Amino acid sequence: MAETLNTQFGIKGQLVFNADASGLIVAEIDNVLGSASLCLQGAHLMTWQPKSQAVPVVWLSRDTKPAVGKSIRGGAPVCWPWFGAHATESAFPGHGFARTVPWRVIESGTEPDGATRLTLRLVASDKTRIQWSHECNVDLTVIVGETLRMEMTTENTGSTDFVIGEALHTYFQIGDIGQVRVTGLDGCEYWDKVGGSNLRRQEGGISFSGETDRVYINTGATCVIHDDELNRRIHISKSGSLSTVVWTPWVEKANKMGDMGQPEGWREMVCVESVNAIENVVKVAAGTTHTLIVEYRAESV
Ligand code: TA6
Repeated sequence: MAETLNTQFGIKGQLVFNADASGLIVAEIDNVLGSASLCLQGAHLMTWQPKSQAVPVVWLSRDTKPAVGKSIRGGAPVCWPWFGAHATESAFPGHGFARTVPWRVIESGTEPDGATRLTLRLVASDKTRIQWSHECNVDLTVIVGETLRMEMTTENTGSTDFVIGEALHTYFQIGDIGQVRVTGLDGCEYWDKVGGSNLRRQEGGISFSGETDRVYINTGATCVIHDDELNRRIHISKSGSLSTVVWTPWVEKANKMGDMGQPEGWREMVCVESVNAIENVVKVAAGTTHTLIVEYRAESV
């Protein structure tokens, strides 16, 4: 499988496909601008480090062990075709099935600036159709360079409209959760998911002193992670997304999850997720497409 992919889509000195210990196929990207790794299962970008940064920008748990059918802790999980718990089926997986099923490579190439482009398509199956019967294509294009761009496109190829929830649920590497602030959401309403679900309004920047799980709604804003320990800012811009989720599990939830990396891996990550959820779920009319785009840039200060 890896050999065939290398023949068809490999790019000498830039993009190679390997099978990992569990048999999953991982695309390894390394070009003059940056490096990344992406597991074909779930089209799951696991790591990204621009050449200008001494520390990765996307966080991956030291404890994560990619396995068939299992979600990976960290990176940029693809949440689709719903975000969070399924509206009616409690047995369906949280954040949808897209991140734990096979995707296939449909295109690769090199951008004019030397960045590496890779496009994957979700492989529908009897299993996925039980949870989602609509005819559609879901593609993820990843462009790895000095910036990281990801474009998730849902094409409704059927004859009836459908509604999706979705996210690029990205974990960002930081020095310490107590030393970061997230700006860009001042004045936005959000659903505070800690201790229930309460609608509140953000005042100023976001700093962290406990479990934080917020779904900001009706916002297309660019967010910035200000990291005073790593002396850098991470700019998170997006289009086609009207919700932003900001999440840290903090110590108790992290210990319960058990895969956040010991001793305190949870202190080295924060999620700023580009989402369409709750009031912002998206109706994709028959015969149309919807695209969610993110672009990440790290700036040393
Ligand atoms: O996006 C935040 C969140 O919904 C949290 O509530 C937490 O559940 C997190 O996602 C991780 O979810 P996962 O299914 O990947 O363990």
